[in-house]
Amino acid sequence: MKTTRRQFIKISGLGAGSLALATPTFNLLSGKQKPQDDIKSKRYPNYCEICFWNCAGWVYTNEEGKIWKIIGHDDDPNSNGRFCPRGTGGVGSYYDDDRLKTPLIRYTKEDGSQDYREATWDEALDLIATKVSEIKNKYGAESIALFNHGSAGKHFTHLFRAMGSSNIAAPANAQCKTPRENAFKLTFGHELHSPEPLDIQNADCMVLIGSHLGENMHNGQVQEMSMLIERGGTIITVDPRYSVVASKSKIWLPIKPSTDIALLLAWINVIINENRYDKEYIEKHAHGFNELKEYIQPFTPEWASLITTLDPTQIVLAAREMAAAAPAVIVHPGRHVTWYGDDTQRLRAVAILNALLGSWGRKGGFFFSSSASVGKHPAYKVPYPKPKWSWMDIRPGDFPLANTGITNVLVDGSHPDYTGENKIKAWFVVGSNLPVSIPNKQRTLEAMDNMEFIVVVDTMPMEITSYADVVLPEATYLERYDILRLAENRYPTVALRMPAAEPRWESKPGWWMAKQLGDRMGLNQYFAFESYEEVLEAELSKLGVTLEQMKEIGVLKLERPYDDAYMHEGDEIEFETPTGKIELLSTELAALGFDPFPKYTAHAEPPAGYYYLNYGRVPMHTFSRTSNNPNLSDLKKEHDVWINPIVANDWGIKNGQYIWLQNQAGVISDFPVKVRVTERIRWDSVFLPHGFGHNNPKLSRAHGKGVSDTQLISNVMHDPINGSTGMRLNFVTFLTEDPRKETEA
Ligand SMILES: Nc1nc2c(c(=O)[nH]1)N[C@H]1C(S)=C(S)[C@@H](COP(=O)(O)OP(=O)(O)OC[C@H]3O[C@@H](n4cnc5c(=O)[nH]c(N)nc54)[C@H](O)[C@@H]3O)O[C@H]1N2
Ligand SMILES: Nc1nc2c(c(=O)[nH]1)N[C@H]1C(S)=C(S)[C@@H](COP(=O)(O)OP(=O)(O)OC[C@H]3O[C@@H](n4cnc5c(=O)[nH]c(N)nc54)[C@H](O)[C@@H]3O)O[C@H]1N2
Ligand code: SF4
Ligand SMILES: [Mo]
Repeated sequence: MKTTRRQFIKISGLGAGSLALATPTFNLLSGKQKPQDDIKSKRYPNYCEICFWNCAGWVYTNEEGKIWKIIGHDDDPNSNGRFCPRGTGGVGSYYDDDRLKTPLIRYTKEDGSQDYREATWDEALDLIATKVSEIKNKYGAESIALFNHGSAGKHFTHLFRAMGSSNIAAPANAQCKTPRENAFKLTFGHELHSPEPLDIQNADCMVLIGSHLGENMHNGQVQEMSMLIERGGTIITVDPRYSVVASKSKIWLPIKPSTDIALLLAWINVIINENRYDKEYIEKHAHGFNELKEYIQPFTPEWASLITTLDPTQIVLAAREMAAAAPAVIVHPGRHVTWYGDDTQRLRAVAILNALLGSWGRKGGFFFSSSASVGKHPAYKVPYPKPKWSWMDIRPGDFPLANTGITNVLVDGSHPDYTGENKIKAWFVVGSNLPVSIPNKQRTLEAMDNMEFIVVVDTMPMEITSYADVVLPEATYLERYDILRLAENRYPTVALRMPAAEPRWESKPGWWMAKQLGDRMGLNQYFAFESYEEVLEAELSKLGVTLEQMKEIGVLKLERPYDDAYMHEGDEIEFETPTGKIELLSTELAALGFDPFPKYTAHAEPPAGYYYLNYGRVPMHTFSRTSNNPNLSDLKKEHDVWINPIVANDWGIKNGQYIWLQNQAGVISDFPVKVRVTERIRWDSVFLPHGFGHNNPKLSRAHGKGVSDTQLISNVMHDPINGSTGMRLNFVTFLTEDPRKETEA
């Protein structure tokens, strides 16, 4: 196979002449709608797809039937009736004229170059069904992998299971929360899921470790945190960057990057040695306390101070603050936690700290969430065939506690250097921009180049679409029926998504595409419905509501069946761990040959002239998915790199200047980025927002703006426990002149 088979194609202005729709103007910050509020409008229930907090809301159309606003639903515990600015601006994803408009098929021109041509749905679906059936017959259904994120992925998951492949993974796990889920499962027998069951509204103290709520705009959490701050509660923030929440914190600990485990061990040391732990709770529920006490002795605040560069007095004070609030205290488990490759152990230390403070299952700590269970349409009751192998067999013996598909292991099984038996031959990518979300982009590109067939289902011409053989344009969440949202929260809810407008151009809902493909591939029994309304009706019937009623109410709020949000005095609790207790000492890790207690390991440091590449969220955007959104890109056009004044001075770099970044492996950013000189970042680090620096020219607003952090993340530290990808051990230096000027001249 030619290595150049999969040229990056700039999806050009293909597609039906764009329908010029006027975007209504919003004041996103105040949430106020400029058009008069008295026009005759209709409202349709939906839940937001701009991020995966999935707030439920109402989409309003004006008297011409055009979508003009979306607001939160009062019965929704994820949003409490208020959307964040990104959610409000989500309307822009419908109005974006850069959207994918028709199915596209890759072809080779006479001169050997490649391009896309528009195709009809029948042609595109027939081609996919034929190619996928061929690959399935030749190598087995297991050789086809699905990468996904978001609700559309669920329809393709059904298709994949029906086909006989469980090779399904999402960057929202192995590049996000997998270590946290593992660590809490190992310690308390419970994963946290989303939304995390944090009782912030009743907490007196919250500790944020590299979790920057306020820029990370997870709606309900941000609202509850504001309440905590307003009532005078304590926030402690551990972050090398003076984040927005650091500015609201009683204690800000500007830790040296990669040394958090040392701080956590010192906190455990103080809380145990000063007898500030919850004795009764620990005695009753915990396993391994005496061993922990002995293990922790060397890890004093002074020891941690040398490693973390933090003041030992501050370390002690912070521990005492937490203990004073216990059990109404939350040491936040974080979410994007794949940092240094020892992340599961760091999150174990977080879980242990919460256990010592007695916050698990307590008011103001972690509550036990509740979710609704719905019925099943007969098409979803048909048993799936059992796959002969799965992603777990790609690297047998590695990553024993991987709990969901690991994207990077699927990449390994797809790569030309893979010599094992269980090879991946084709990809479906649904709602995930893999070249931007999986680190070591080069390896992802090599894997894609090695595939016999790639299908991408997306709404926009993103980086990933340019590597597809067939691109399928999905209708946005505002134009489609979709799965019911059954969020876990304080009380169970069911939220409906229904179209508020016809899909623009030729775009179609994901469920429809999955069904069309299933029907074409002889999987009709798994798709024995005419419309998705039928599926929804069957699911809702178990709850005694009809689809028509759901359209009226949008969110069905249910009672918790039991009073079990917190543990009660005298409860006999069996935790789902091997000992039935909260495992301070992890018997499962010990049995697998891993450290039963978290251990601090020193990580690589930046060479002279290089700085830690720190990256993270900006409040107005979600990853790469909103960077071209007309409403949101208006709010923040420039994405800057933060540099400490001492460093800027050393380099003679000025505020507002454009520079290029180069990483430790010599990778140079495609585009320059504007400098923001600020004391809010440590001198040993720079900070870059994630999700920018797009190289697809069809993104008329986002192309070439800022630098892609992913491009510079070539060093990846795999967590041996689950294979997730530590991405924060990359270092960058600055180029003040255009490094490509000469070659281009
Ligand atoms: N370098 C770096 N990498 C990271 C992170 C980081 O901070 N830095 N963060 C990590 C984290 S925490 C996560 S959760 C992952 C997220 O990684 P991804 O899941 O890949 O998320 P996005 O970048 O939002 O990509 C979303 C894609 O879905 C498309 N899309 C949007 N709406 C729809 C829709 O309704 N239907 C369909 N079919 N497609 C749609 C968008 O156009 C875009 O191509 O990335 C991880 N990777
Ligand atoms: N606006 C907005 N909100 C979002 C999202 C979005 O795309 N946009 N995405 C959502 C998703 S899927 C996720 S996973 C979350 C992610 O949100 P967070 O879990 O908050 O993660 P990041 O955005 O990566 O921010 C990481 C923070 O860690 C700090 N940091 C870097 N290195 C270190 C270190 O060594 N030690 C410590 N203690 N701190 C360090 C950085 O300075 C930064 O402030 O956000 C969610 N909310
Ligand atoms: S937090 Fe904001 S972007 Fe995320 S689902 Fe809620 S409203 Fe949408
Ligand atoms: Mo994430």
